[in-house]
Amino acid sequence: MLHSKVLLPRTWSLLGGLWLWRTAFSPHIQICLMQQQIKGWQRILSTSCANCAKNQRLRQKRVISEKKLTRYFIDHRRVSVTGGHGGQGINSFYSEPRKEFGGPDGGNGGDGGHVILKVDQQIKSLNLVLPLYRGFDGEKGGSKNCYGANGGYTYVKVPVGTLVKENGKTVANLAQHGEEYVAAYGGTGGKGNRFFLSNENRAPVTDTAGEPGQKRVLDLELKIMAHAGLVGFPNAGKSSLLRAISNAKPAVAPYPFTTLNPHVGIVNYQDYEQVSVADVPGIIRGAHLNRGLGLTFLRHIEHCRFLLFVVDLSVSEPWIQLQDLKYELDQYEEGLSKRPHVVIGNKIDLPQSKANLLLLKEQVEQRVIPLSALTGDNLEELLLHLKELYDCYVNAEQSHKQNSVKW
Ligand SMILES: Nc1nc2c(ncn2[C@@H]2O[C@H](COP(=O)(O)OP(=O)(O)OP(=O)(O)O)[C@@H](O)[C@H]2O)c(=O)[nH]1
Ligand SMILES: [Mg+2]
Repeated sequence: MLHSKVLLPRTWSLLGGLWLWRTAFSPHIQICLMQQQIKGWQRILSTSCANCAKNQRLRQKRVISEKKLTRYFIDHRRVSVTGGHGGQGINSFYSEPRKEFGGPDGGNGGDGGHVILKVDQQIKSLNLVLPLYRGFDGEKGGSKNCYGANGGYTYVKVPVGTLVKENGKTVANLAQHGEEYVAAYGGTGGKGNRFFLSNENRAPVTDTAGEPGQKRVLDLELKIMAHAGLVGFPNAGKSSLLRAISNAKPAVAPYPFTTLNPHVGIVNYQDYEQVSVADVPGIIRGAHLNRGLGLTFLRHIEHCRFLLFVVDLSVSEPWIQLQDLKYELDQYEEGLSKRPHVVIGNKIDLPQSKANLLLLKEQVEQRVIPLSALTGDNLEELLLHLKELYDCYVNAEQSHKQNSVKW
């Protein structure tokens, strides 16, 4: 029973209305109407939930530390794949009243299921790929010549542009949506004793076990992680910049190595083009020798088509940062720093940055875009230049008769 104070005045009026209808309509119609009325009460009585939802909407999104961020971009995965085991063949003889020796009727086992990598253009990162996959086993055969069912295929969805490597050698380049690659074949099913029936042997008692599935360790690697990569020293403001130009929410804090995993944000343009930008953890001197967060992060940069070098204009001699960054990239892979790029001078809002910007422009031949990721000053210039770099990339791919990666 509901307490009378719990019900609102409107609810009471509805109850009164129901009492009047009871006398006017037949029992069946009354029941239908009652049900509708009860739904109505629920709506009235659940106004507190609506208020909760309203308050939740007003609440601000918290800045979560990097260690608590569960969503980040993964462009490399080592995965162990094993095909399903073939089903056991069966040893059986047919027998029924008046047909006592009906002959061998043991069926074959089913084949084990394959593990298949399948390209899905909806998937962008390898974070859904698990470290271990095992195909379904085939079922064992049955009497009366029944074959065991084959194990179903196990599909692993991977993004477009996934390279499959085994012992360092590329074994597959999955470049088209829907393309499939059998990573591990399932084992063939065993034979039942019916299989061994011959003129020489009318009552075979042999049956064989199913074969084990193929076992492989594969490295899945994305050829392109993002169109643009933000390259800079720790604390240069890469994550702040990605937050400013896209919807991505990497952690930002005033200490080095805040970003521990790469994050990818999408910049949307009015012509519906989308440019992806990757925030890569900070690089320090000696990164090519695996110092700091090391070589893994240089590999992320290798998977970007053009680079955005972010330098902190508030430190003295910012061009030294730029030289160090280029040196580290070239030590990792010759010519990596020569990819199409632009230099971004961040933190222009700080007082010492203006003077440093002039010095940087004197030292550096390339274009320097001064901006502030914090206040949003001059972000438009970066966004326009980003689109130019993207258009150049698309044209270059078209001239090589290759499809550019769309996000
Ligand atoms: N004044 C000012 N501060 C900025 C600007 N951009 C970033 N910062 C600050 O610089 C600090 C580091 O910023 P992050 O975006 O975390 O730097 P990061 O390059 O991602 O650093 P790591 O993840 O450690 O590599 C934060 O305290 C930011 O608030 C800017 O344009 N102006
Ligand atoms: Mg960061």
